[in-house]
Amino acid sequence: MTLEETADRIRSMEIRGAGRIARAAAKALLDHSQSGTYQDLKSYRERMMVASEMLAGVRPTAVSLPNAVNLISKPLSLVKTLHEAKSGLEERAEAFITHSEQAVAKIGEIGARHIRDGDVVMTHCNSEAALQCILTAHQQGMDIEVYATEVRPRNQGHITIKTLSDAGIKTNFIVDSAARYFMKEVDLCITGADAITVNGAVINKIGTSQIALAAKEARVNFLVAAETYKFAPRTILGERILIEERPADEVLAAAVRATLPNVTVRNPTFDVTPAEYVDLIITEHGEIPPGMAYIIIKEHLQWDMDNLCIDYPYCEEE
Ligand code: RI2
Repeated sequence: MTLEETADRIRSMEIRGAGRIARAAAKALLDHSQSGTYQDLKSYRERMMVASEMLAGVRPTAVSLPNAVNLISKPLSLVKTLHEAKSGLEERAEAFITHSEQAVAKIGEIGARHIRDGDVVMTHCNSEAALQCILTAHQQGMDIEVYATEVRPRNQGHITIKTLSDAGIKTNFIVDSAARYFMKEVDLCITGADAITVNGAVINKIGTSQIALAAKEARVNFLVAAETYKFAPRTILGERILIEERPADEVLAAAVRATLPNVTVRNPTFDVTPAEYVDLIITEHGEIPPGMAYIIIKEHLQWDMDNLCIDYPYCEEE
């Protein structure tokens, strides 16, 4: 698959889920690097810088995407030879993919410890990190029942219920607006995250904050399963996470909209759950209260207050 094809598939959500997007970007950079012929370090850097910038902006909210691109491409500014640049980038891309897969497995192990035999778990959207917690607990012999939401308008809940059903887990499929109705039957909520800010707010699929609110009201624990590359470094500088708003067609067909001249369709893809509604964030390095998000950014995303080039997928040469 070419870089442009990967970008298109991420844009159209054929490749989706914050972790999968990040891994697809890493693979695209790896392939892009391997597929070119280069005269010198400068031409290699330029080609990879253009690719990095393009990929990093394909979906605006999932910070896993620019974080992955940064981790892979940023050190290009520090190397002195073409060989060093190319082999280093390809090693980092492969390492990112491996780390990401291992992180999901580790999160599953940690998250499963919160699930007791007989528990009823609610999840929203299709998060491989959140699902891994449920699947791991199930593999450990826990008898679990799940409430999974539909997730309008893109119906990611259908992917979730297929995974759960295939694993042999008893699953209730509910419309998004039924989450509060069923919360009284739920012991634990687990979702994923597309981005986590320095103050521990969780940006995830639209509707997540309503579920967290209902969980808080019902005194049900609300856990977030998220690899460290879902934390957003630039929120340390006061930058806000941009919430992607997708096309109206996803919600209401153009022909119907044409009959409703006074109606505007709004289609935000994500919402923000404040830290006070989140009991724990489970990362591959252990679980943290949301208030400790700064530590994750500082220790695991190579953030450095003096290094303001973190926002670019690469650093300019001196
Ligand atoms: P994992 C998804 O976004 C969902 O919001 C999901 O909770 C989140 O990414 C994290 O998913 P979308 O791509 O990385 O469906 O845990 O818009 O798989």
